[in-house]
Amino acid sequence: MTEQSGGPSLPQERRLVTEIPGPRSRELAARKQAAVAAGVPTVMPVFAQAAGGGVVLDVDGNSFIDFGSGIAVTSVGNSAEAVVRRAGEQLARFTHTCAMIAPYEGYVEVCEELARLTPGDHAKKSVLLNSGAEAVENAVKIARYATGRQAVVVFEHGYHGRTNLTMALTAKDMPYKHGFGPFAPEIYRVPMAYPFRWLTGPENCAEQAAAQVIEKITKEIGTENTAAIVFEPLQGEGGFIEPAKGFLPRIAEFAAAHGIVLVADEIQSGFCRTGQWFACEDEGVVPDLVTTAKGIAGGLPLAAVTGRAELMDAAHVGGLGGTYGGNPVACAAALGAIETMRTLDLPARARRIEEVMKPRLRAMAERFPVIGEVRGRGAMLAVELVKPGTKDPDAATTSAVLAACHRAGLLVLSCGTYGNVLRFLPPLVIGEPLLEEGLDVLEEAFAGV
Ligand code: PLZ
Repeated sequence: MTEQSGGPSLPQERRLVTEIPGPRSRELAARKQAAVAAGVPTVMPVFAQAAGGGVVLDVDGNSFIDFGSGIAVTSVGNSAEAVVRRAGEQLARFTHTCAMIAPYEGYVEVCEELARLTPGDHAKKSVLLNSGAEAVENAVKIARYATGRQAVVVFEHGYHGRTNLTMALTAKDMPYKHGFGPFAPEIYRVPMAYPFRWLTGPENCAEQAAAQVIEKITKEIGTENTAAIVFEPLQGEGGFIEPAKGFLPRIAEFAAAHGIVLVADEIQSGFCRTGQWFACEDEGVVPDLVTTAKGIAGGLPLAAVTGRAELMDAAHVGGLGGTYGGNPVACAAALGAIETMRTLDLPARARRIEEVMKPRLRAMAERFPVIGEVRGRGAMLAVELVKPGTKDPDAATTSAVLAACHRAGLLVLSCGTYGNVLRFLPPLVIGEPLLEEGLDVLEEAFAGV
């Protein structure tokens, strides 16, 4: 078939013209198997040709409804007009000088935007990097340098990346850490207020979990040894877990009282995804440092650490950097993505997506007892699957529903410590008819398994 260009003008429809995967995708899968390392997984068995708005078109001409956004990245849609325009102009001007050698305006402008947009009205500064993991690594470097302390506290079900330090910060063994040790020292894991699985019930969860965290830090780690507490305000890979209300403000208060740097990892939850610019805003938590990536640049690799100016300025000159961090094309794309978020009021779009999706997911939970809980905020929603009548995770049904959705033209992802959570991350620019149709496909998939 002829090549189709992507972006917002791509026909917004679900259309299956071959079996899934089609012949072209099967051919490419065979080449992938021969040339690409086996450790790189494939969630969908099809190869992409174009994408835009709420659809991904494969190389056989099948058009999928996109409930994944490339893992919460293309919130403004694929090849969004302002992203293409600004990145394109920058591509033609220059592709790289290295921000540490001959800096450029785009880098500064992105940092100015980050200072305006992230929670809190204190003086802020930023450093730009390439990936989420690199941002989290740098946040830890900055917190350790600024405090002169070493210990870093992270949470059960947390996910922060695949580099050596961030593997240590990440909770789950398979597939992220298994066989890849030894891991970095001075990392301590504490309980997360996970209401659905809190042993004494959701109503006690926030208070009891916070008490356990505080006791562990005070008695086992030592507040004066603790450089940072790193948390996801709405946990991503671990299962779209919303910490019980009250838990995060209590942890924030404890951190502030003991000079511990509070680091919010907003890499998945940030940039309008949860219906606010940042998920921390939900309970008014103001972190000292914020890590961002994914949604920041409409699909180009860019990440940042943003935070209190005095913390960000602590490290010596030359202590922070990297060859590509804040690449000029990625910065231009970020400015285009932020422009789109403002112009289209994407936080409001995310809230509208929740308004459309949540009632339908709740109705599915009534109809299918395998759905144990519906949760999330904005366009970061999920269902957790259990053996009916229990809380035993049902990963097998999760995989079966996932595969049925893929075969029917809906791109969805799973997640969760127990592999039993279906997560929904549509581009925030998705049209409502497509959103409804995606939910129809999901409902049929549940009915069929
Ligand atoms: N922090 C909260 O969600 C990336 C990873 C998928 P990178 N999540 C998707 C996978 O299997 O690799 C993520 C995140 C949070 C950090 C990261 C890491 O961001 O850009 O993938 O390094």
